[in-house]
Amino acid sequence: MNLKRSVIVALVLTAFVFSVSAQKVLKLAEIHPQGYPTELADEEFAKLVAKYTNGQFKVDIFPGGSISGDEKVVIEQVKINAVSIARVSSGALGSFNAQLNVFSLPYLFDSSDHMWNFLLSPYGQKMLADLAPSGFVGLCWYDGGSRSFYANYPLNTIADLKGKKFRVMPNNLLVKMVEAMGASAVPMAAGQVFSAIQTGVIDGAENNAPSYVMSFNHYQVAKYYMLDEHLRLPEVLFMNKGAWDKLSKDDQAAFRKAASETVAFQRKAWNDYDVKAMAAGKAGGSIVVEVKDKTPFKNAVKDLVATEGPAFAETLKAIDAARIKK
Ligand code: BDP
Repeated sequence: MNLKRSVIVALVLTAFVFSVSAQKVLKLAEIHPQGYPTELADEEFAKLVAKYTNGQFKVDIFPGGSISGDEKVVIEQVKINAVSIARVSSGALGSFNAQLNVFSLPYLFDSSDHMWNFLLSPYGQKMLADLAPSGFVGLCWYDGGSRSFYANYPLNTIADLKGKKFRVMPNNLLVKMVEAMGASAVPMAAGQVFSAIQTGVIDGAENNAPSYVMSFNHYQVAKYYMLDEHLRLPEVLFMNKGAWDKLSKDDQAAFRKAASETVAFQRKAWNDYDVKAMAAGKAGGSIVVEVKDKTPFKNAVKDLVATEGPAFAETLKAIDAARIKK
């Protein structure tokens, strides 16, 4: 190799090493496995962040609860920036940001359309910004469908919940909700639920079909699924505020653009996967009971909603205004 050529090779190599070392890597925690709609959205987000920052940022996804099967732990990790980004349930994040607890009020939304009409409204978007005092920056909402009870014994009506033990996410409002419905609530990390049902520590839990069937295999130990749809908890993609503040204005805009473009993508993936999960559950032996009249469930939580609601008065007004007129 002549001198000129070796100088060029050395320069190219140096430039390569610099560009690689200049790339910033951010960890993203996700409890669901690869292929779950929120995980697919995380991947899309990572792809778009790389694209809109010209490869300056790499988002490294840790799916399947590989950071922790306990979202409380994950959120604590984001708080200290050991992990910069996570996708969690607003039910879990509500313990860190009281305003988010509004979503833990049962029968809050009439439908998925009502929820999205609210989440995409200026008020819904402001709630993401309002995570700042908790040390977080909300990037976007995702769909988490609706949650229903399942157990290892037949469930047909609300009376069947009486005296039994159901797991909830660690959140006081969710504990009160289950108790208002007549059961005992056992707060527990998602990662522990399968064996807790299997060993009889609890009788059941509550979740959407994709989590119940595809992520956690709970249908294998709790085959009775009663579609009372008591909660519609949005999922949240959020980031450590310190890490966010270190980004340039252009990079912040790039992250925001990337996040907002994943929303429609995730909602579509959700709708397809929800149907697939329900079919897979039934094929795997799950006994799914439709609840034609949800009035007994709504009546059971009426006092709870009346007591807890006033703390969210302003948000509830905005949620009411987002109702889809029939
Ligand atoms: C699922 C949420 C996930 C929660 C889980 C739970 O997607 O973020 O960790 O419920 O119940 O629906 O803990």
